[in-house]
Amino acid sequence: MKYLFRGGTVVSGRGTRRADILVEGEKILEVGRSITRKADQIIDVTGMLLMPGFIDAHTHFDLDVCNTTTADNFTTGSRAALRGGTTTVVDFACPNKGESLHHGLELWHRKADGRTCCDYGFHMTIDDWNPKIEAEIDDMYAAGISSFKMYMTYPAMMIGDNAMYHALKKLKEKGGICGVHCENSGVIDALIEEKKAAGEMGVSSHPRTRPDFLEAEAVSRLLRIAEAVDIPVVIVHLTNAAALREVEAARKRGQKVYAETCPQYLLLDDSVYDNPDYSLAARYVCAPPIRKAEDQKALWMALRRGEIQTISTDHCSFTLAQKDAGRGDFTKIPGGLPGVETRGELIYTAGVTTRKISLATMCRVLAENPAKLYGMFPRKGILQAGADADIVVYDPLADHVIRAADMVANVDYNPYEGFTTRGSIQQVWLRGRLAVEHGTVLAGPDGKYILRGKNCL
Ligand code: DUC
Ligand code: ZN
Ligand code: ZN
Repeated sequence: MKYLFRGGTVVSGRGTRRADILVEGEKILEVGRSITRKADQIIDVTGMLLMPGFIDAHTHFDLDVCNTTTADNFTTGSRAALRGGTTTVVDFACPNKGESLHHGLELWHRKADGRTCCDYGFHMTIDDWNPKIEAEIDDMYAAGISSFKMYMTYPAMMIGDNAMYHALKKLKEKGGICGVHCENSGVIDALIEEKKAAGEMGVSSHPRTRPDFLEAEAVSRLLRIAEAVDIPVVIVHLTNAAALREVEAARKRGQKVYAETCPQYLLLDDSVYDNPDYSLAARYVCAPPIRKAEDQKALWMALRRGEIQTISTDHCSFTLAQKDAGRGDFTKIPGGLPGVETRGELIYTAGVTTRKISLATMCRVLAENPAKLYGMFPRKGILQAGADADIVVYDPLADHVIRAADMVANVDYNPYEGFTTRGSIQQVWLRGRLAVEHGTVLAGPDGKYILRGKNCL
């Protein structure tokens, strides 16, 4: 079957151009000004923006965390992702403490295979370092895993500086890339103890016990460890100006540093935690927490200048009933927000239409850069001949209002309830098949596991 997308504006990381796209089977056959080759079906996309399927390199589906399990599994999460224009997710495989990476990988395949509606891959979490884990790293590459994750906080997954140093040394040898959750765990624990002693256990204590400078400290420490190893690293979910300054300082020393941020840090501010209604405040609890308006500004500026390379979601969803676990003790609120279903429209609305970033930058941070960084380029992340036909058809004039009730994610609230988008996603194509039309998800659970190669960003 050949489809010809006619009359649209094709977006890439370099800009926009009027062009047609010819698709055959799962692949793009040609992108050109006026394609005359025959097609079985012509799709009129006059007035539409055509973007490469978005890639979300930071999701947590079907994760056991905070004494509960995320509300979205691979089926509901990937359906929501597709609806948000995301055709590939890279989720974090998380072995149980003490178990092998192989076990973790098998476990994640069991969760995802045959249940995921978009394409997918896994980063592998390293939470310890010993000769057994070291030997397993080689096998991970053979299994299509070229990126890893370490946590500087969370007792169940956290890794110390010594182990982190050794792990990074091994990844350097392999040409691997690692994303790191940067927060200073020890001092956060001390601040929590102080809040407990003072009897201040409401939601507003959450951001106060995880301040920006303790994120910046961990970023700085990670970057010095990376300096010692001489390896590029990724700061995941970077939230604030102080942490950005640490990234800038490392780059000035000559280090290669990649940074990721998320829509919640770009669109929301920490006043969400001051709502006296527990439920309205607790739904925004995530780590690191949502920061100040000045931080939002710094993040947008860094995106504009190319100093932040990707926007992912950190989709880690819990229902309001699950969030209720922390009434009277904010440390028991499961941390995380839903995000995969709204990322593209939020960034287009809050970033592109306000001219904080260009359409080309949006395309880079949502598609091209994560494809390059995580070894999927040029199969993914670009609309060009030979690439997978993953296409987002965006109507810049079809505004809509975000409502939890309209979402397919398995969550009964949305952090952006009532937000009016500028334009909206009309269609999403996954490898040459119509996966979403006007908000209806047509795709079944036949997403492909993507074997990924090395970083080329
Ligand atoms: N932060 C969250 O809020 N949830 C999941 C993992 C993380 O780092
Ligand atoms: Zn994290
Ligand atoms: Zn995360």
